[in-house]
Amino acid sequence: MSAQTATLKPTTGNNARRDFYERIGALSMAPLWESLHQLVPPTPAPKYVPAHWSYDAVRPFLMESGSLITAKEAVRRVLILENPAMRGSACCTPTLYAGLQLILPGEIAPSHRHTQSALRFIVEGEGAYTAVDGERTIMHEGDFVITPTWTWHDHGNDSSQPMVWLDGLDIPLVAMFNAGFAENYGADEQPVTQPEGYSDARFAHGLLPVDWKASRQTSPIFNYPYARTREALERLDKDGPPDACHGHKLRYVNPANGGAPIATMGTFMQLLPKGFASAPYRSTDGTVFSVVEGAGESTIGDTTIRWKKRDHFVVPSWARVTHRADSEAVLFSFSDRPVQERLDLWREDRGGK
Ligand code: GTQ
Repeated sequence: MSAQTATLKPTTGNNARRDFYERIGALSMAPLWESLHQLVPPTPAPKYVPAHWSYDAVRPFLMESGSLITAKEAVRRVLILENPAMRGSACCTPTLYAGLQLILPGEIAPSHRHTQSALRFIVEGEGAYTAVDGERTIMHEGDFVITPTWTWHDHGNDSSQPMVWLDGLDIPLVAMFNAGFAENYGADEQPVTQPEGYSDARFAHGLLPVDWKASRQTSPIFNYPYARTREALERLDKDGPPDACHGHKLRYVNPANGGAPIATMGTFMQLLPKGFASAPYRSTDGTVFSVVEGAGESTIGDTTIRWKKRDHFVVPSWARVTHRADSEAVLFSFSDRPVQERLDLWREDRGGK
């Protein structure tokens, strides 16, 4: 320590500072220098942790919830996947909500709308529907369905089996902006005004209606069916070697602008060939995964989790991750990457250890 610094240091030390903090505290002020390093960390220091929800463990509770409350009474019968380090917050990551929604045969989850955007990723079952702005889509395992911001939506199950899907919403992000609005439709179901497959025909074939103009950032495609996603991944696997970090990884796209189908949430699907072991990877978008096919394990920082079909897990921001596939595996994932990219914040690191 130089002589000059020593003379600048207050002789009364910590007591004088604490007393000073108390006096400025009365004016709702605080000293920056006590928290500067935390506020502007050299690298991301997330306050949430890797976590894993095995479907074998979760499913009995989901089904039990089905006998505790109806979809109608619950409005949305969902078990929230809460980050263990953020209990009570309904957050899976600080910006993303995730939950598993159950809808039993014959049930209706009543119509409402809100400024929060939702994605549905179908985990189990066939044949239930979601209706958005007058159009219904029948859902199958592995389908990715969007519910854009401020659109009326209700869900129903006319099939003979329970249906479970992953709900991904930007609830924490919207809460941070204090931009949440919501209202009920006033009837359980909105009227169906379009035939099934209406948006698929117009927007999901590499074509757009000639005079159509996008009025919002959200994709005009309603349902991205797994059959087509799987076909693309299979073809990629035939055509060449996988990416060292990602395997064969695709991002879902809004065909009208090249961006993410939902402005606030990026969605991805990747195939890991049997025996594939990925190179270490990290990025600033904390990511929620849903295992569509296969089994394997992922090491996230110091935590290793073993996963299989229908399991869910979360990888925090900037945590180094490696995946290993015991059998050919397919992983769906979502994150806040499009928001970070828009804000020039997103970073990745494909480096080694
Ligand atoms: O389907 O509208 O998991 O509003 C949480 C909030 C689902 C929905 C959730 C919601 C919904």
